[in-house]
Amino acid sequence: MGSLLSAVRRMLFAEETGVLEVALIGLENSGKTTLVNFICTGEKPAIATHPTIGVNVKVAKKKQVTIKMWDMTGQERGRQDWLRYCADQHCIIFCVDSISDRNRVATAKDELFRLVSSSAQFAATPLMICLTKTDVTPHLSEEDAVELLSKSSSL
Ligand SMILES: Nc1nc2c(ncn2[C@@H]2O[C@H](COP(=O)(O)OP(=O)(O)OP(=O)(O)O)[C@@H](O)[C@H]2O)c(=O)[nH]1
Ligand SMILES: [Mg+2]
Repeated sequence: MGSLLSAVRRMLFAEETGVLEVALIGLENSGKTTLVNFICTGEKPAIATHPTIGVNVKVAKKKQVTIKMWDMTGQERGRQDWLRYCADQHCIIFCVDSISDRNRVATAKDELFRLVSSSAQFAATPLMICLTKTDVTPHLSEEDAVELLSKSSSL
């Protein structure tokens, strides 16, 4: 209950200040920067991207809310920084590439659970899983993604 209240308080705080702070994480090539660009411009096709080095910050204004997005690198050597940047965010978006193979999704799952189990504060942070590249066929279904990413999955 404490965690739930804390999460609600954080979201309300975003409403008060008008600034919603969001961290985008996920393996490299999972579509984080593309999603950020889409949120900023609302345009498709997406602007061409380059692999993110470290972190990039972008700000988008949507009606009364300013969204500040911390776009992290997904490269293996940069993933240890996720913890630092995900702390104190109103929300975390975890991107999963729907056209990657099952081993890759298993790696994504391991990284996600490593992060959320590393600090008790993540129990109070809303987490959104975003399945990307679903415009490409074939891609992982939402049901399969949920199964592969669930804690009990041995796939
Ligand atoms: N077809 C399609 N391609 C996508 C989509 N999202 C991303 N891509 C492509 O996937 C590649 C990687 O996208 P990025 O957004 O750079 O990936 P990233 O997660 O930011 O990668 P890092 O910065 O290296 O961690 C690019 O070539 C994108 O154009 C999508 O929804 N559909
Ligand atoms: Mg990127």
